[in-house]
Amino acid sequence: MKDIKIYNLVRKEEKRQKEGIELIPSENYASSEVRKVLSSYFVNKYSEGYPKKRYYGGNENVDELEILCQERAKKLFGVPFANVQPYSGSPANLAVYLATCKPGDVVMGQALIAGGHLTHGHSVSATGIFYKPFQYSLKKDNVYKNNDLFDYAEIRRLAKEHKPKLIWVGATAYPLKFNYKKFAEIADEVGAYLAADIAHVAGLIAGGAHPSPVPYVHIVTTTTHKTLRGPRGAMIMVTNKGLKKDPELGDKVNKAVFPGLQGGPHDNTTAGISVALFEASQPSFKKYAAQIVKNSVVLSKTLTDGGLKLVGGGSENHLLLVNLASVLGDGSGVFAQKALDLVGLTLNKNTVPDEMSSPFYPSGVRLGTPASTSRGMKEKEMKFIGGVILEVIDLLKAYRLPEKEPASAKASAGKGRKDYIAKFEKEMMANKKLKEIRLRVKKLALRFPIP
Ligand code: DSN
Repeated sequence: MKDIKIYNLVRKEEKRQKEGIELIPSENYASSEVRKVLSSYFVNKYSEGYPKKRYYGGNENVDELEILCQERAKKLFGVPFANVQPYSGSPANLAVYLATCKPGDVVMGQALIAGGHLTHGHSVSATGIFYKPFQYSLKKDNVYKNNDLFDYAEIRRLAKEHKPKLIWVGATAYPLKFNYKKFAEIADEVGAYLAADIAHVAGLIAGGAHPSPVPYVHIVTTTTHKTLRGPRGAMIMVTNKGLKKDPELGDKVNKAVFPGLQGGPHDNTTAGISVALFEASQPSFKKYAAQIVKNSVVLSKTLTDGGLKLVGGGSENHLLLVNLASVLGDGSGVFAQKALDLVGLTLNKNTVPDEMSSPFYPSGVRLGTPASTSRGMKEKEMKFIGGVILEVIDLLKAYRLPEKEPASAKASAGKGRKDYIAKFEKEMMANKKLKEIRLRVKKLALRFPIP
């Protein structure tokens, strides 16, 4: 018996992915081998505990699988300890708090609005509710020049004043390389654990296209589905420096993941992660990682040559952060996201370091090259994609986000931001030029099959 409704949705999603070009920098295409093992018989098994220490029987194959996965992670990233059970990045990060802090302890991380992550201490996240965060931002001056955007003097001042137990380094919207050594100097000065969240750049690190934090930090967390190109999952690794600071850190991480936070691991995901780690250790993955960066650089240049302002002056990794305020006004990310979606280019609106609007209506867009590079796209295609983005943005110049919402619902009829955006969407859907661009994007996308 076939569940037609779900089957049709799967087919529609397949068509969307094939006919469009994915530019969200945290997305990618897992290989068909990864997807195959995800639906293997491992999906049926319960295996609470760790290899050789399970609560249920019948785990001899799961044990072998999980040990293999741990070994592959350890070898690829050069660490002595890996836990491969976290369900995804947020639980992995929460497990790090559980392993290193007590509720109420002071922690530090990059603010979400400055490109960090919710789990680095945002007030709506469990990490900001159960711990006491002091967050750092990026520099606000000269952010469109290619330089290091962290204000280390300010981070050091905060650390010395508040004495955090745990400091996070890592971001979801930062286009440059990280100087992990400088963060380590600060963490070491105040005796804090330093955890690198490498979710975005894990594949670049594995492929040698981005520096590794391993010599400098105590703990590394990563999702496995971004540049690493595996299934949706996560890992927590402890470095030699981490074990030197606390020889029981690995055990503490294990206990935090299970039974601290989770029940049975998703063994089919462990199988998928194992395959992804195998793939990431092949010479072809080095080429892939290098090409991601080359593509990012060419895409950045195309956009800056076309008059757009890029945070960091461009990109040194897989990601670009564009400030649209000078061309479309403050809060205009939503226009670009929606119009580009209509032509088959998927990206997301995002705040920029010198944001003049709000996280709900940010002035920038975030995009990147991991997924398109997985399809085999290179510099030539990046120039095409950049050209399309410029063409679409040019069509949006007549639109401006209304200043602010009218005070009452009655007064807002037809005048509020939501109404304005709904009208904008309607006009975009009817726009003949966008329809013509959509055909060009689709033609290119179909030349580069997805795995
Ligand atoms: N949602 C991820 C991203 O898009 O960067 C972070 O968790």
